[in-house]
Amino acid sequence: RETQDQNEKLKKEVHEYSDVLPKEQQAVHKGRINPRHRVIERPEDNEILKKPKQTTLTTESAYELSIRLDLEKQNPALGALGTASHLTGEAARRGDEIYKKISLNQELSERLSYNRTLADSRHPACLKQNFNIPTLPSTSVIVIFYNEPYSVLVRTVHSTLNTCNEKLLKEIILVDDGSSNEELHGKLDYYISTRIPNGKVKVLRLKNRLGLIRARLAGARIATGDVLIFLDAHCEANIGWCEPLLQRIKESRTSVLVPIIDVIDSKDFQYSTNGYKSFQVGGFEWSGHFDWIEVSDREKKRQLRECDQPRQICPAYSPTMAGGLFAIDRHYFWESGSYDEQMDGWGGENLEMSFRIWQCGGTIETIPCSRVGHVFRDFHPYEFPNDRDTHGINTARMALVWMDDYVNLFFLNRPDMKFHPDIGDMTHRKLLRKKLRCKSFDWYLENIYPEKFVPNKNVIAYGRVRALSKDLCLDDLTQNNEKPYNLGIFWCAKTLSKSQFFSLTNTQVLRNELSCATVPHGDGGDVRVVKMVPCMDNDDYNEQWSYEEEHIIHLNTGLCLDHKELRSSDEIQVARCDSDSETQRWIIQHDK
Ligand code: LR7
Ligand code: MN
Repeated sequence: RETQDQNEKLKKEVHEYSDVLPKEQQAVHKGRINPRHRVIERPEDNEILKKPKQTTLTTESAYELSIRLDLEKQNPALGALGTASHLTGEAARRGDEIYKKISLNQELSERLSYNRTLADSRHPACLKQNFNIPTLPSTSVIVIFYNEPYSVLVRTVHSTLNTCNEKLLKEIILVDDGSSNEELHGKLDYYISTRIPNGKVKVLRLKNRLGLIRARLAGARIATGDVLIFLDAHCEANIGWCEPLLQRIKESRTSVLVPIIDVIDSKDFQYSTNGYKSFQVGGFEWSGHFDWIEVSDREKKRQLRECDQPRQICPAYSPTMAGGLFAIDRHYFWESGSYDEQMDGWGGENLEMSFRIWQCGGTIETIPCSRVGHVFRDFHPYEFPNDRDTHGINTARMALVWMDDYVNLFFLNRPDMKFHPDIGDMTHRKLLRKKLRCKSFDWYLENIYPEKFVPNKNVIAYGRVRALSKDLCLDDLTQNNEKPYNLGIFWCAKTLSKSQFFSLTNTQVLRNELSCATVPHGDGGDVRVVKMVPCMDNDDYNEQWSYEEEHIIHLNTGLCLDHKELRSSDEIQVARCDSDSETQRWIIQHDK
């Protein structure tokens, strides 16, 4: 009864809101009223090629010839078991050249077998697991691509066919997000119909590039397997990776699962692992970027409590996921809000899904017995639609819907996004959040990611650390990615910015998001630099500072922060404390 009322109310609200939306968004809205939150179908965008396109005899023989030449070029011994390979002479030169353009050695990829083997990178305990195959859910593997190198994409397909149990793999759906690369059209269709004629591999062509979020949605809409597994188009899956994912979803329908992502080198195609003893899970930065973090001690204890396998192969709760490789129950994918369809291009959807799943009652877990390699590239080989920062824009959409007041910490890092005109309307996502009765971001931080440092929580003071006698502020001189680094000083910025944002915590640690202020031992003297080093999760191991009568004192050495004789962009120092010194007086402020 109560839910009925609520649903009625919600429907009304959707109606009210949809009137104030721009016309093109109203259509999207109507699709959202549907209880399953299915997005509207847009058949005109899609064209499923179950059979190869009608081709003339001449193009067919041209494809045939080209494919034969491709296969002749391959050397089965090269890169076998995931080892590194190196080209020589003219081929090496061509490899370097293409590498500069697309951050991937396509020349080498073309010489590796599509069916190359990988060394089994799993923990030995994984081999003892038994699965009752007929009872496991089936899967549709969805691979989206935009102008990926043909050989790399084809290897992703073969690798999936070779490693995912035939009875469980219902289909592989390749979604072409409007690629212009010729090889990815007729030749790819021809290859599939002649070399993989089992009917399992389908190609969905989008007429225009819709961006990776909408491309995944398009693939998901036509998928028929019980479970959706998404992969990037440059992956190689390791032995036995499908079963543990499907088994876990069978046990826990609302768990979204990530394999361990191994690294395939974009230059020499070496498949490398970090060993099987430990792996990282997903975190985030307040700037809205994904990062890798260690599994916390808290989580290790939970694993021991709740899992009866050796801990290293137990599912590990992950606060976020990288986004490209994951498994999710198909119905749950739609029920939980699939994706924000108004996200364009690339980026942001991974944190959106991560926060949403956790806040709305699901879990995100790394499944250690499932391992898949991914080619990590140094830069994007493609341009972005209209040159926009889609990562920033999408992340702003995400933050405005899911992060409550913490959205301010995002905007502090991304002031350029605060009033960005392309952020658009999020009403339907906010309604989704209401409808699913999702928990707050506060709840998420407290329960799912308590290790995450919140710059304005449990602190004595936060904001900029400003010298009293001069307009100088502590500043990490934007070196916050090179660790450790010396802390600097700079003219105070007009509006508080990330590089001048510091916190003095209740546990007396002076820090920014990732790094903690220390004074190195060794150089003994009374004037020393301040080094920023990665903070420890447990504050017992971070160095302490006190703030008394405007002096900031390093407790171990008893030295005081001092900007005597320093100029803008110098490195800040600590010196013997002097209560009369003007250059040792500081204020920590966040208001003005
Ligand atoms: O417009 C586009 N249309 C597409 O179909 C742009 C890209 N794509 C395809 C592309 O061909 C590829 O198959 O989308 C896939 C992902 O693009 P990548 O490989 O350029 O992305 P990435 O690996 O650099 O980025 C990670 O973050 C993205 C955020 O939007 C996506 O979630 C990616 O899937 C994700 N990749 C991974 O999680 C793999 C592990 C990397 C890490 C960390
Ligand atoms: Mn990728």
